[in-house]
Amino acid sequence: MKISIILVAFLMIGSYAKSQTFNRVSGNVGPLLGMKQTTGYMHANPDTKGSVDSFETYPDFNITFPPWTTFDMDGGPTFGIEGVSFPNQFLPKAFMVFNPSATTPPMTSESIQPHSGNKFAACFASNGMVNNDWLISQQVELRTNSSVSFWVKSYLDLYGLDRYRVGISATNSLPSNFTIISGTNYLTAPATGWELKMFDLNEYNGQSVYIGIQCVSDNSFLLMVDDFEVVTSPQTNCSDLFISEYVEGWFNNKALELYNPTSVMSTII
Ligand SMILES: [Ca+2]
Ligand SMILES: [Ca+2]
Repeated sequence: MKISIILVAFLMIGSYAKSQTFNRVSGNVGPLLGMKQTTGYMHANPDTKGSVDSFETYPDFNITFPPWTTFDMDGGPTFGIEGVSFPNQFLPKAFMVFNPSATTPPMTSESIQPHSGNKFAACFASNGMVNNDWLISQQVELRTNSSVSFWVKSYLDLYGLDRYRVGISATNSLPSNFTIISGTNYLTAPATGWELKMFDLNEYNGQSVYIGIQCVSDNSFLLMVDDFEVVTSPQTNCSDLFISEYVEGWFNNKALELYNPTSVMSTII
């Protein structure tokens, strides 16, 4: 009797361990949707300083999350994660807001943890074709000392490292208008840990631009992006209080940012 109990316990541990291996897996997604654009809106005035988007404020597993714009240019179904379920798994998509602590079961392995908080932007590999997926920022006015930085990681290297490029557009957020600034060859995201990437944007000072991360993975698994930040110098040619940022998010997540360039205290009633 004692031996049987031990055996059952061993089998349970084995089953749990199997659910944590997290191979990729295909799923049934129905008819393909082709190229898909999602877009959003953020603020009336461009940032006056750098602000980090850590993807914490967007709903779990959404594949639309304004103010980001995403383009699924390959339109292919995506791989999912074996033994794990979450909304929008397998669907054709570009990027999604991924929260490993909210999957069923929760994913606790170190390799899937966000760089910050509970969430990151995720691009799952297309099943049967090369990814062509864009994650595009809101429009940002660049002044001086401008740069963009973000953290990247491949979930695993089981199927090869994930690949990406970085682009900038001074016209609109359509992928065809982006100029690649990350070099001739694609970059690869390491699986061993998060990597900080930074790109000089000073060539675009004086312009309002969009920054895009293009996932060009080939039959891999999952590209992870977190803590995206555009930095540029504060606006200096004004002398009065102004609304520097207006944020309209989901539900009651709305905010105004007032910037006071003077040395005088302001009272807001
Ligand atoms: Ca795609
Ligand atoms: Ca985060």
